[in-house]
Amino acid sequence: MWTALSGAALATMIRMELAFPGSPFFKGDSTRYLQTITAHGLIMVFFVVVPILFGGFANFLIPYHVGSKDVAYPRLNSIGFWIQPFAYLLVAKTAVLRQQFWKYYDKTSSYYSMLDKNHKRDALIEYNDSVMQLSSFKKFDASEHIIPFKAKASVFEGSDSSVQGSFKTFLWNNVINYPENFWYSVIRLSNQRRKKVYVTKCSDRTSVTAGWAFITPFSCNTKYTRVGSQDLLIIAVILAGVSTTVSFTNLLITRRTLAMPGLRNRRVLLPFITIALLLTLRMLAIITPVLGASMFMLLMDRHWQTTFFEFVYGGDTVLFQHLFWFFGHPEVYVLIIPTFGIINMTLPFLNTRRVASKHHLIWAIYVMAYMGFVVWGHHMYLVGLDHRSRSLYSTITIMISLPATIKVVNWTLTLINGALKVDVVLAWSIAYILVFLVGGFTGMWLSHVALNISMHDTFFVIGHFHLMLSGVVLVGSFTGFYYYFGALFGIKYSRFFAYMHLIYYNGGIWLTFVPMFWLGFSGMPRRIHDYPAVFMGWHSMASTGHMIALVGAIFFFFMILDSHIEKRVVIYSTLGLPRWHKRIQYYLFKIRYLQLVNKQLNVLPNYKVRSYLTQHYFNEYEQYKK
Ligand SMILES: [Cu+2]
Repeated sequence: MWTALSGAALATMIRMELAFPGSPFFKGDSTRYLQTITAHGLIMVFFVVVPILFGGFANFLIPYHVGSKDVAYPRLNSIGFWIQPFAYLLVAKTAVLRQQFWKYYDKTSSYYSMLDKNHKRDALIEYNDSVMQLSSFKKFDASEHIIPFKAKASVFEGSDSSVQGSFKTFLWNNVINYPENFWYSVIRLSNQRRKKVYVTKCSDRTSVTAGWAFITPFSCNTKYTRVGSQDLLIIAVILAGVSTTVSFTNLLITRRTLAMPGLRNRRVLLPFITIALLLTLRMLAIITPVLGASMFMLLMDRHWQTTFFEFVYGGDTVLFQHLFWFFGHPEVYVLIIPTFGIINMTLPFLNTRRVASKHHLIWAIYVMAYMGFVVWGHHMYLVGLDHRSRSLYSTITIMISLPATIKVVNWTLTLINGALKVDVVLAWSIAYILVFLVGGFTGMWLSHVALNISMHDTFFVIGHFHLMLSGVVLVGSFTGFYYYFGALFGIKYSRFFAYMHLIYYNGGIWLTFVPMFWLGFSGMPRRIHDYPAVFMGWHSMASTGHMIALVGAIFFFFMILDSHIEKRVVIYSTLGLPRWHKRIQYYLFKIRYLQLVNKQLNVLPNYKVRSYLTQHYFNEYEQYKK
């Protein structure tokens, strides 16, 4: 939740900067703008959406739906969870770092004055006169006998500033009397300086120019992104990858080892959300190592003189983008497919009807998952791919619209043939379908090579993927949250605030991201903190929309607060299967089938099966008890 708030705060900073041309928000500092958008992207993708879907829904639902009490390794789960905050802190540190200008420290010239013995002696004689006030001391040659430790400017008033400094580094009359010690002192001083520079400030003007996608060559060479922020970001992403790996391993092992006997996808019906989550966990198992490997390659290029991405030494700069987007494109499907599962659950529940052709819906997400692995090139049309590859990527990407269309058509059929129970969750589901339609269509446009060339790196892209992420993924997550609210907290959600949340959040995101399509048409580029006055209308509209969406987010917190104040007890759990499962024929068939399966497997009676059946089929009107 803190990560979500900080990500939203960064978004607010971006929208305030872009609210009107010449905005004083970042004081015209494009580096701080880049810093902000980079941290916003990384935080939202790795530390908001992933924890909501996999930390929240998956850990909560998968063990329950496969018939287990908990995940296979709860402690491992805890480790995976606690890695996240550390990784998040690294990114957050990069986001809030002030752009420190190190004072240009000319190492040679600053020692010249130390070598000027006459100057020092004068200063010390003045020191004796003014402080000691004893005439006998004046006979001393001060420069030989006095070591001015903890020298202060007030004491050495009027003297040269180079005598200021700590005792450790300024044994300066040794330096003067024994010139061979000079470099010894210099090394100590410069070591101390270096510590200061790299540890306490660790940022400079070029800190995060590589953006959230770690674009090479900026990210792979310390010449472009100095040691500091970029390394923190890389390490943060590696840690997030470790956390994800721990998490998906645990959940997949849970499904494999702790599932009830006879559980098969699509035979004994798993809820759609669980099917979708398990599919995305398998996808994560394929893509996360690629991300980790590419991040390690970046680190090695930066610090250990490898040349994976160095064109000059025979590396391939574009290789990194291939690796990153081989992770990146399936990653967005990893985020979106669980929300398909959620909508497949909520629509039949609220329409008192089976979902239209459930097997098509399941195969649609599988096909999208498989095809999602071979379309990454549509992020790279302008890096110099030959046109045959681009056509291929374009064609396959457009082919993905087929399963997407199947989903939308089936949802529509479910809607129009059902007996609607108009409720918060249904309204959210319909909002989800609308935003998925527009986000998907604009994605089709972008996947077209010719259109993409003109709209590459414009706000059209921003509008598209924000409609998919803060639109589709977050609206889907909110839908699931309301759907499972009773099961999570045992109380009803506050309907008034839920509707206010719906209206303001959805109105806000539409108003924010639709103007971006027009901005993109007109040629407003991404990652630029200022723009000519002609773009002001659409940009101001987008900033207004963002504020409205923020109001929606505030209503979300009011909703949780109000629900917990009112504490209206929920009468039955929405964790149960949809209502059409109550048909006795279906249950008899299911029970017979499970009995047969267990007989075949020669598994012990079936206390697991029995408890599963009791919970799911015969207990539907009672509150779910742990
Ligand atoms: Cu993509």
